[in-house]
Amino acid sequence: MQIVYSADHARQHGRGELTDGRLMPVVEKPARAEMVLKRAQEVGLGDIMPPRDFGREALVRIHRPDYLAFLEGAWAEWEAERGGETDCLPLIWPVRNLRAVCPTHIDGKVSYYALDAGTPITPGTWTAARASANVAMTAADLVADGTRAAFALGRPPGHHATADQLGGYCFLNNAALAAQRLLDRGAERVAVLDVDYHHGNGTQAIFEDRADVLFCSLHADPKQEFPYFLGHADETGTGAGEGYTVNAPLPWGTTAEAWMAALERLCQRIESYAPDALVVSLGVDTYKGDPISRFALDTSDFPPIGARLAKLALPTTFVMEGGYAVEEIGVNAVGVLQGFEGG
Ligand code: OKP
Ligand code: ZN
Repeated sequence: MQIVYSADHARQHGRGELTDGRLMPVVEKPARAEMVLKRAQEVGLGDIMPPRDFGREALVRIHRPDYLAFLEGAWAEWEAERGGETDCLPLIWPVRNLRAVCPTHIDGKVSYYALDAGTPITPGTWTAARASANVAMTAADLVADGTRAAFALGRPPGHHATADQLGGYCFLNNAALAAQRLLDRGAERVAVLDVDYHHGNGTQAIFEDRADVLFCSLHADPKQEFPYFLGHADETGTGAGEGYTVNAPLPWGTTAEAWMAALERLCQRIESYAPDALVVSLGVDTYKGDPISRFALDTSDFPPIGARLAKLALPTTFVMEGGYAVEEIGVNAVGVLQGFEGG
């Protein structure tokens, strides 16, 4: 399998995320991608190539120009105000009873453009986020060119990022950009299957009113788990997109057996949609040892996931999302891809 990778991911290394009432070390850290790369090399998964730069034109296919301008300039504005000793984090949101009018001060702006306080903007965020997006779009291009499958080994992840909001360690929606790239290269319909432990609220919001992208996700029930405010089973799409969003929320403690049964249902929906290509938001935080998650999949459960996806017989772009058990992330993520190749 073709692998796309850029060392620029390491430019995103936040100092702190607000979690459990404390400012804690960020779990979404550079070692994650390095462990996956190391494992891919160990098992000879495939050739590794750098991304191509698709530029701003590609990003505005999914993201709002004002949001991109904010992301590009946020660190400089924060540094001018705060001296650069701390990461840029939000603290107030335009929630119920407030007005979502974008302020001019960086403190207000970061709150307007963020959905949580766990996603630090750092000196390298803009560079790293663009590299991750370019990695995903390069992988999609390989698939559009006729490669059976490609793996976008990028970070920061993307599935929580909307057209105009960052959050959940995500800045640019890599999977959405990959899906859009496949459409722009000639696909008529693309399915996005999100197997990360967390609901891909950003991807859903981006495509909810469209029928040319089927969004399917299995994830921890938002009643119990981040991102809390999207991902329920009754969200089925809006307008022209009605019927093209499918959510399978699962309770804490979900085992491989129940998880695979849910995957089977989603795979059957993808089969009935008959897409031209598949994008997989590949998170392996469903692993029982994941430090922030509460599903019970074991390392041996990951290859069968890939094997089931291979049976869809679709040109497939895998886009790396979450997974925070750093010692095991390589074996688990690469395990899915090995299962795909063998299946
Ligand atoms: C990103 B991805 C835990 C805080 C959780 C957000 C989790 C984002 C997950 N105490 N913060 O979907 O893996
Ligand atoms: Zn996740």
